Amino acid sequence: MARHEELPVPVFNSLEPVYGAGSHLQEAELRFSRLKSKFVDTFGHPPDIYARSPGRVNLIGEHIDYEGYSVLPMAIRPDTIVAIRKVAGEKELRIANVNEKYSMCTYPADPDQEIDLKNHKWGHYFICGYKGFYEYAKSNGKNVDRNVGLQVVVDGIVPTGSGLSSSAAFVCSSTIAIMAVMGENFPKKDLAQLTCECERHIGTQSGGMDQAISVMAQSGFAQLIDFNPIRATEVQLPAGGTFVIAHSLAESQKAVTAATNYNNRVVECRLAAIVLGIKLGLKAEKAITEVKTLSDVESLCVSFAGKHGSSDPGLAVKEFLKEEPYSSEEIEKIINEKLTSVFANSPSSLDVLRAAKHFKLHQRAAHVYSEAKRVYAFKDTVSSKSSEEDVLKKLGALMNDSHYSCSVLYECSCPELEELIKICRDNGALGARLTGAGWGGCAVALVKESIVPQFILKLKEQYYQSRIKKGVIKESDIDCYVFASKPSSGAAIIKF
Ligand code: NG1
Ligand code: MG
Repeated sequence: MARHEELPVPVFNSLEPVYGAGSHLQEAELRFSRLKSKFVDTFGHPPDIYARSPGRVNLIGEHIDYEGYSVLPMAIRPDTIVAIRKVAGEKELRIANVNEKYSMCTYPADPDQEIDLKNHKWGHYFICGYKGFYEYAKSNGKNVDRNVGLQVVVDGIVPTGSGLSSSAAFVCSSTIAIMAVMGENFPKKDLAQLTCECERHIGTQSGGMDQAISVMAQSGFAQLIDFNPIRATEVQLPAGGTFVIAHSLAESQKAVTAATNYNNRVVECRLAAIVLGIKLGLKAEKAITEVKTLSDVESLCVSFAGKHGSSDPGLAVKEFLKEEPYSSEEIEKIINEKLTSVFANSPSSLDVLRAAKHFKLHQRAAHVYSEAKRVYAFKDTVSSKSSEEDVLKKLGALMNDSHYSCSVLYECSCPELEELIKICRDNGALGARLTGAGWGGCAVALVKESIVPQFILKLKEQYYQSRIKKGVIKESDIDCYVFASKPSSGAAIIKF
C-alpha cells in the first residue's frame, strides 16, 4: 500500500468526513453556506469547488525545520476554506474575503508576476499559492492553461499572527483550490514541498513544517515530520493528556518583522554552521558554498564529540563558538569573505545584515541541536512502555525545556508569553511552551484531561479577564483565544 503522503488530496462531496459529526459539523455547514452566498453576491455565480487546509500547533521542535531537523506538530480544527471559480479567457484574479476587514484584492492572471513585498496585502498569500502551482506544473512538464481568470472567496478562522500558522492554512488551501479547479491533484508530499517553497515568495525564509502538517495531517494523530525528503509519521498521543492552546494576545507579524526576528535567526544559524564547519576542518570556501544548515555539519560535530566519548553536537558548539556575540568583522575574518557576498543572492538576508548589530552564533546553535534531540525524546517517550502518568510528566518536562531554550537561547519569547506560560504552570500544566515562531502568538500547555475545564477557567481569570476589561479582546470571543485541541484532519477538496 502507498504511504499516505504519496496519495493525492482527498476529495469529498460532503463535510462529515472532514469535520466529523455534531456541533463542529453544524458550524462547518453554516460557514460553507455563508461562503457560498458571499460568492454568489460577489461574482453572480456559485463557486466550482472548495478546498480547506487547517492551522497547526507545534508540540515540540521550534525553529529547527529550516535547519533540516524533524518536528512534531498536530493539525487543529480552525482552518481556511477557499471557494474558487475559473473564468476562461479572463485576465484577472479577484480575491474576496467573508471577513469585512479584508477588502477585495485584484491581481493580473499572470503566474510570473512578482509579489510587491514593500506593500503588504492579505491577498499576497493567495498569489504565493498561484505562483507555486504554476512553478510545480512547469517543472513537472504539465501543460496547464495560463490564461485563466479566477474568482475567489476566502474564509479563514485560524487567528492571524498567533503562531498557529494561519499563513500556511491560507497558502495550502489556495494552492489546493487552484490545483483542483484546474483539474489536477498532486501527491500530498509534493504539495507539502511546493507550498513550503512558494510561501517564501512572501519574504520569510520558512522551513516546511506548517505546510507539511496542514497538507498531510490525519485525524487523531500528531505527526513526526522529517525533511529532505518530506515524510510524515503518525504519533499517537497519550489519551490522558490534552493540549490547551492559549493566545498571549501579542500579535507577531512575521512578514513585517522578518529582518530582525525570523530571518535574522535563519541567517545566524547559517553563519554558525559555516563557522563550525571551518573550525571542524572544512576549507572556508567549501563551507560557504556547501554548508546551508546546522544539520549539514552535524556529522562533523558528532565525530568531534566522539573523541570525548559523547555523541552530543552541543559539545562542538561549546568548544568552537564563543558565547559573546560576534561582530560581522569577526565572522568575516574566520570565513575569509564579506557577509554581503555570502548572502548576495538573498535580498531578505541582506536586509538582515543591514539590521543586525551582532550575531549570537553559540546560543542559536545550542538551541537548534538540543531542540532537535528533544523532538526524538518526545517521540520515544510517547511510544515507551512507562505508565501514562510517567509519560505525561516526561513530555511536560521536555516542553518546559524546549521553552527555556526558545526563551533564553533563541530569544523568541516576549513578556506576555512569559506571563501566560507561568500562569499555565502555576495552574497544573505538566509543561507549557511558546508555539510557532514566537515573539507573540500562542502558548501550548499539556494538561491532564481531567482538569482541562478548570484549567481553562483559571487562565480566563488570571490572564484574560484584565485584558477584556482593557478592551484588548471581547468577552464573547474568549473561546477563540483559549481552547483545548485534539489532532484534526489535514487538507481536503470539497465538491458538492
Ligand atoms: P509560524 O510563525 O507559526 O507560522 C514559523 C515557520 C515554521 C517554523 C516556526 C518555528 C512559516 C510559514 N512558518 O511558524 O516553518 O520555522 O516558525 O518553529 O514561516
Ligand atoms: Mg506563518
